[in-house]
Amino acid sequence: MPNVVLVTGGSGLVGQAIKHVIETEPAGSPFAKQQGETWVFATSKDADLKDPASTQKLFEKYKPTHVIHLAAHVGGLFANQAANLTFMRDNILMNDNVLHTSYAQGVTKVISCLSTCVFPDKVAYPLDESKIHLGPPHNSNFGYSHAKRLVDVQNHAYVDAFQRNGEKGRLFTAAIPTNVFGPHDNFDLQQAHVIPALIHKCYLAQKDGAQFVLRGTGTPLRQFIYSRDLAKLFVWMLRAYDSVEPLILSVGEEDEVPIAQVAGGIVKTMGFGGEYRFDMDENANGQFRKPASNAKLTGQLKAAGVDFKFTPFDDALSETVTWFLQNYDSARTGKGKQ
Ligand code: NAP
Ligand code: GFB
Repeated sequence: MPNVVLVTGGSGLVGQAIKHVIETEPAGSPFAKQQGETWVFATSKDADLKDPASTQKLFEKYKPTHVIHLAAHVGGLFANQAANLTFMRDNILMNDNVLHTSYAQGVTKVISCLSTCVFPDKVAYPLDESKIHLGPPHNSNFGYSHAKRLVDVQNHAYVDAFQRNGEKGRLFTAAIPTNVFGPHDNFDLQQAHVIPALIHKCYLAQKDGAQFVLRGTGTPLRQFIYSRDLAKLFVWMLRAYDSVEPLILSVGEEDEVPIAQVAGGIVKTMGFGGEYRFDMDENANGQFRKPASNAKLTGQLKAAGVDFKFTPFDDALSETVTWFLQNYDSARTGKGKQ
């Protein structure tokens, strides 16, 4: 049983969702905190994970037995496009420091977080866990995608070393979520993924009586997972997942939605009465689609008898909008930069 679980990126969208689940799931739930466990949610104030000495100090302080590695340089399509080099370097450094410090300090299990953008752009759909390395990722985020994809190679190398060293019971593996949204997201318009960007833009348009203008044509398709659903799946993986091969954490292929439909959902949820339109710039569309299969995930949950249901998209959107409106002053909105 885990003793000390260190969550890197503990202040972020996914880290805060795991904290919520750990603090609110009732005893007996497969996602509840277990007796004797200590959970540590680390932020960049606790350690700069780009720096090996700072990373080592963090690990020496908390002596984690288990690590959920979420910390990353994260951003939406436009942030990635503008800074592929920085996204690549920051993430390579953080991942190498966290994995190698975990290795040196005897951490039993590490689950790192990848993203469905690691998959090749041109490959037969749906994406599944066997297809990560079959071709280059989409050009818009090649820096971030290659850094994240490398984690899968690193995990295999560490597991190979564990086997050679006769270190039974140690495992480094990875989760591959699709686009995530929820409370504590990054709503800074320069950095945000599509859902927090649209919520924030819609809010500003409403406040200023201005037009709500979206990027692209609205036709690209995406799958979205609610952060609190993803959090439960991370807790389940920590307890039960026992393979170095990564696991896609996503809603089903049938839940792929056009961006235009997401926009309509946000307009409705926020009660926006003004005009909204897409700028129709095809260059702003990014990858057209990246549908991922969750068959491996659902198969494993079913086999283990775990009762898990995805939150309906509209409910999750409504909870996210409510959180944004209630926390506007403290949320990451890039105030002063718009
Ligand atoms: P986020 O909200 O932007 O949070 C990023 C976290 O990383 C924050 O806690 C941040 O700490 C920490 N961090 C950044 N640089 C750091 C550094 N140099 N040293 C230490 N900590 C640092 O990100 P998220 O959306 O929760 O993403 C979590 C994970 O999910 C990431 O691995 C991301 O790649 C993956 N993912 C995200 C999405 C998505 O749609 N958001 C989709 C697929 C996969 P501070 O708050 O102190 O800065
Ligand atoms: O979430 P997002 O930024 O990133 O979504 P990706 C981009 C899609 O939303 C494109 C449309 O089709 C955009 O045209 N969109 C419309 C907007 N209006 C806006 C807007 O105001 N802001 C944004 N951001 N999008 C990211 C990757 O890809 O997905 C990351 O770049 C990561 O590396 C993440 O993997 C999960 O889904 O295209």
